[in-house]
Amino acid sequence: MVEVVVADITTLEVDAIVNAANERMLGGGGVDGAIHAAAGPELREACAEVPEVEPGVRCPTGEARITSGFALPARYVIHTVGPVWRGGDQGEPRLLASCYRSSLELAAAHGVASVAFPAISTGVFGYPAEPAARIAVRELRAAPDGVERVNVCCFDQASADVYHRVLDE
Ligand code: AR6
Repeated sequence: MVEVVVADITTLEVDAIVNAANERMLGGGGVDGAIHAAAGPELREACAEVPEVEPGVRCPTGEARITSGFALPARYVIHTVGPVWRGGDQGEPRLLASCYRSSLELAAAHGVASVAFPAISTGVFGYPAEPAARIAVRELRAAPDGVERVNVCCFDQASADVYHRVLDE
């Protein structure tokens, strides 16, 4: 069951929260900055230990990596890297879907029963909210067995309204 909540994702008491990170995985703005600030400096250290797959890339776009949540209420942070919106014909829908799917697979592999996702790619990376929500809902509804509670965490009511619309379609 996919539920929409309006909250700061760093406050949620779930097994795992998902971070909309970048390929370096060493922090940034938006939800990434908020998660690093709330988790404390150990999160950055744990991220730095994630092996690079090529120089400057710890998590390629569309993939996910997991760390502890440190000072967060959540036990884990699942870091995923959404696509930068370049008009929609550069593989963005496939890559965004892959973020949700990879994150859910990691969650299941770590025994995560409850997980909260932000609206990946819809901030700094510029993905339009409604098509992004449609992809999110499609992938989250197909969550693997064991991942029982899936929350979409919106920072404001306007983005929650988008999800409610898409869920009602
Ligand atoms: N809780 C929940 N949602 C939030 C929070 C929060 N505390 N803060 C922001 N959002 P963005 P992206 C929402 O820009 O587009 C970073 O610099 C926000 O309103 O955080 O994937 C990374 O390092 C928006 O709906 O992520 C990357 O370089 C959503 O989270 C880049 O930004 C995603 O916005 C990733 O860009």
